[in-house]
Amino acid sequence: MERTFVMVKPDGVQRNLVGEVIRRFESKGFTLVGLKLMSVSRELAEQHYDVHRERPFFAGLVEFITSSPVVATVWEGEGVVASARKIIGATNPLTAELGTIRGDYGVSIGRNLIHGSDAIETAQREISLWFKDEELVSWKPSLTSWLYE
Ligand code: DAT
Ligand code: MG
Repeated sequence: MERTFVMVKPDGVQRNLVGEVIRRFESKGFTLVGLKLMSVSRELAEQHYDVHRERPFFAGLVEFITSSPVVATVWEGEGVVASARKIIGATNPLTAELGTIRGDYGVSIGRNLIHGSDAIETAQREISLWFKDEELVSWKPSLTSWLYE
């Protein structure tokens, strides 16, 4: 079953939106298989955002993500990678559609509340970067037959 990595960034944690984020993914029908509140080391932040290393916002991004705790999660379900990106919304919260997390709760690109993996391969990379195998729990919710044919 497909999995994706979703992180509530420091602004989302500080603004008490952890519950709201989890609620949206749970209500959609995805299964939580990993969850932890953590401080992010500079090394992890730089690895996570390695693809943006040459961008002008990289230093600020690493500074931001290491400034205060984040909540790291892994979600499972059919098509969860692309669906999570839709639930999260466009990168800039100001132009993100209403009804998305960023569109409903954010106003600036450098404080866009939440991260979600952008592709299946990225998700695999990010899950193994943020979680040890033993921190992920495989389980079958009893609701499954009411979510999938
Ligand atoms: P996303 O998080 O939607 O996948 P991304 O991978 O292009 O977006 O960028 C990673 C993060 O970097 C993004 O969530 C916020 C920050 N960022 C991106 N573009 C930015 C910009 N032009 N100015 C400031 N921060 C930016
Ligand atoms: Mg990205």
